[in-house]
This record gives sequence, structure tokens and C-alpha cells, in this order.
Amino acid sequence: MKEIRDPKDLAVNGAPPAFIEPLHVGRPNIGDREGFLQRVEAILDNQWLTNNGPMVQEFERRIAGQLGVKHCIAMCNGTIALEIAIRALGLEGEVIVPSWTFVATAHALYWQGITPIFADIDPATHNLDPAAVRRMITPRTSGIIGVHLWGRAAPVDELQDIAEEHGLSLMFDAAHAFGSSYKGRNIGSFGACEVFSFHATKAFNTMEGGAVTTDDDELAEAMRLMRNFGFKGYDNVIHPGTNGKMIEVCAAMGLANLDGFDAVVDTNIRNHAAYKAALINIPGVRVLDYDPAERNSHHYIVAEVGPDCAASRDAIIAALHAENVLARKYFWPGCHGMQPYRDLFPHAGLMLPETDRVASEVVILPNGFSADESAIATIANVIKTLAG
Ligand code: T4K
Repeated sequence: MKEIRDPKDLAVNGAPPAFIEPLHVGRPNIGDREGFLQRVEAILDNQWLTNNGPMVQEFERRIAGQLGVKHCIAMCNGTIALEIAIRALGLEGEVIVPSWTFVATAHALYWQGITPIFADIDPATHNLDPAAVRRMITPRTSGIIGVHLWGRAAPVDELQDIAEEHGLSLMFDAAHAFGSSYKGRNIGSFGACEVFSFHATKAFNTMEGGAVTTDDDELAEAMRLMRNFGFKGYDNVIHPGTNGKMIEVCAAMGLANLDGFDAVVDTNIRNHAAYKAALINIPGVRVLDYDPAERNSHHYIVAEVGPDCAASRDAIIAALHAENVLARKYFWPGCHGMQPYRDLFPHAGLMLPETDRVASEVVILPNGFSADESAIATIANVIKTLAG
């Protein structure tokens, strides 16, 4: 745990910061360290470092089994996994996505010459608003990518209905949603496919990594080919492709972290409750809840600083940074405010009032093994000092 000063004695006017070392959002959780190192030894002994090696195959089997889905295709990261899924589905023209997401969701389309069309969100859930999605459909629309933001399931059924009504493909960016459920069923088999990120900063990580999961045999086969340049056996390329392969060491990290995932979730749930209790009496500050009826890793502590708060969101972030708490503004200002989309669609914000509002209010606070009750009390005290 980080060394911290007494919460009652917070730093102002040049005093040293409350946290001697920075407290990051996204500090990686390391699961079974011994188990990881043993697997690395096995990889070195085996001299099979990448390209569908035994660790990757075991990792894929375990993920598919755990999520209850037919296929898991492990990839080098979530962005390439998105690009491959988008290509395998044959998306083209325009695809509807939220602007309130990490920019990779939009980039994965734009990188392939497809126009991301940004639809507004439901401010209560931060996920796509189905009515807003309907408003953005044009004759060029080929698909919808729902994002399970903060691991909360997107409105899967409503998006499926829209997709069927209009003959559109539907897939999900499940980068945040490992271990989440929708109506009691694991995220992983909704839509045509779902894409996970296992980046170091995620609740479950493989250092870098990602995967696509699907129940569709043909789609899975196409994505496996695309992941390895389109090779089917030696010297036989039968498909356009790229290099999306997960390496063995990343799969080893994934296997070790799968063993430790429940402990991460338990810690996160405890921390989330501690944050809620500590911040409850600050007017205008609200910690986003997770639906108790669904599973969620509780990885993201999402606080909203409303107009009725005595301090602005940015002032709170500045105060936290001064104390070495590196709170984040994920995903401010929304994709539509980032390049190239800001120049391409300068008026997109007119259709995104809820996105703009939420983007101006959100603060993400540290979580996982690197935050504990006393750190959370100190963080709450910094916020209270300014806004309480
Ligand atoms: N879709 C969605 C909805 C996503 O959120 C993401 C990724 C993707 C798609 C794409 O998946 P990947 O291609 O990334 O697999 C991070 C991550 O880079 C990104 O994976 C993630 N979402 C996004 C939400 O956050 P940054 O710019 O905040 O990450 P970075 O590397 O600056 O790290 C943040 C903090 O974490 C650092 O200040 C320190 C700490 N950290 C980070 C790393 C990598 C550590 O302590 N140790 C580490 O090893 O974007």
C-alpha cells in the first residue's frame, strides 16, 4: 500500500502531497505471480513463443468455457480484435457507435475507411440510447457497435431489435465487460460477436491482449485466418489478413490472472462500497451504481460532479493530482471531440447533448489492489475539502 499522510492533514499551500507515490487509475492487478513465472519457464523450455501455441490454446479454451461461448479467438490487443471483427463481419459505409467510449471503438472503424456515426447515450447508464441509435440510421448504415461501458451491459435486446428491423449487423465492444452479465447471462455471446480488451489497465489483463468471442463457426474461422495473415497451413494464404496473434507470455499472464480474478472483483466491490459511503454526503457528487442483479467487475469507480457541486469537476481533478491521486477524465471529451472526428463532424455535438454533459462531469478514481480503505478516505477528504 502507498505511504500516505494523515487524512486530516491534507496538503495545501506547498505541503507535500498526501500520497508519496502516485496513485494511478489502471494500476495492473497481478494475480498468481508464481503460477505466471512457472508458465514462462515452460514457454522457454518449449521454445514455442507465439502463433497459436499451447498457452494461447489453453487460454482460449478457458475463456470460452468460463463465458459459455463456442469460440474465443485470442488477439494481440482489443483494437486489432475490433478491426478484425469489423472486417470479418463485412461492415462498410456507416456504423453507429457511441461517442462516449474509448477512442479505439471509433478508430477501429475509421482506420478501415468506415464512418463512425455517433449516437447519444442514456445518462443513467452511460450506454447507447436505443432511440438515439434509431435517429442516426441512414441508407449507408451497415451495422451497430454497442459498447458495454464500465462493464455495464449495453441495451442488448433493444439494439438487437433495431438491427433485425433494419437488416444491420450488431456486435459489441466488451473491452470493459470481462466478468459482466446481461439478464444473468455472461457477456461474450451477444450480437454476432463480442470484443474484449485485456490491456494492463483492465480488471483482467494479459499485459497487452484481447479476444473476440462468438457462437458463429464461420465468423470464428474467418477471424482465425485474418489473425495470422490468412494462412491455412504453411505456404497457403486463402484470405486477406493481418498480424493479430497473442503471444504465449501474454496467454500465460492471462491464465495466472484468471486464477486471481475473483479476488480482484471482491476487492473492487469493497472499494466501490467504501467510495460510495465516503462520498455520499457531498452535494453534487454521485458515484455511479452497478446493477446488483448483474455481475460486474466494479473495476471503474465513476464519480459524476454535477452543477450543484460547490467545486467543478476540473477543480476536483486538479486537487487530486496535487495530492498525487491521478484521477482521470475517461472518456472526455467523447470521440466526437477528438481528431479526426472533431474536424470531420464539427456539429456532431448537436446530436449528443447527454454525451457532452456526462463528459463534462465524470471523474474516474483509483481502484483495485492499489487502493484500500485508508487511501479511499484520503481521496474522499480531498474532494470534501473542496466541495463538501
Ligand atoms: N474499447 C474500449 C471501450 C476500451 O476502453 C479500450 C481500451 C479498447 C476498446 C481498446 O483495447 P486495447 O487495444 O487497449 O486492448 C488505457 C488503455 O491503453 C486502454 O487499453 C483502455 N481501453 C483505456 C480505457 O485506457 P490510457 O491512455 O489511460 O493508458 P495508459 O497506458 O496511459 O495507462 C494509464 C495509467 O495506468 C498510467 O498512468 C499508469 C498505469 N499503468 C499503466 C500501464 C500500461 C501502470 O501502472 N502500469 C502499466 O503497465 O488508456
